[in-house]
Amino acid sequence: MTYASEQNDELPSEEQRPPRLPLSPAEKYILSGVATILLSMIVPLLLGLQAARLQRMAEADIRALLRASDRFFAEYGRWPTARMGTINDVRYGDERSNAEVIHMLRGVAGPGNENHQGNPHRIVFLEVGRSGFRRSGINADGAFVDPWGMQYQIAIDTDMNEVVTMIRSAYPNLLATSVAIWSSGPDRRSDTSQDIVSWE
Ligand SMILES: [Ca+2]
Repeated sequence: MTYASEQNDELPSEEQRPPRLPLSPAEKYILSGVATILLSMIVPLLLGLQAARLQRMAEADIRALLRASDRFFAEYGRWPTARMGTINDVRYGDERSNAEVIHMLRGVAGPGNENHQGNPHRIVFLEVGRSGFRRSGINADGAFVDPWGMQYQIAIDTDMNEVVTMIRSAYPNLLATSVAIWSSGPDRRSDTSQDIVSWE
């Protein structure tokens, strides 16, 4: 058995060690090459972890929105929109801000929920923080944006034919569904393979 103190005794003392020499150009070249290789391995790994984290964030938001919409319906017998009974379904998040829906779900007075008319009991069905860089949340306009800064898309069966018609979208109409929600994903464009959708 060897004790640490004995090992230390065998090491050369400070005076006996050879002076530290500066790195030669060849050594510097090799070191910088090693650093480059390490970075090229670590950076994609970190970016991949970040991408997965943002994906999970968007999926959780979509689940929370669906849950909040269902609870809203259970309370009021209608979906969280001031546009029920229209001749077509309504989509929020592109031409029309999703703030109209979000104000109602959050129990906050504002466009879509003026003077709490849409949610008169002022129930908080959805609790969301402020949005930020790579953080989903409520932006300055009261809209709910995904981790990439784009509004969540919310299509509601406002014409009440038990089909969500996906307005201005290539997605098929959804039978026996009343609310469809999706994120445009990292490419920030709807109707691409990067979309994160509530119905799959
Ligand atoms: Ca419909």
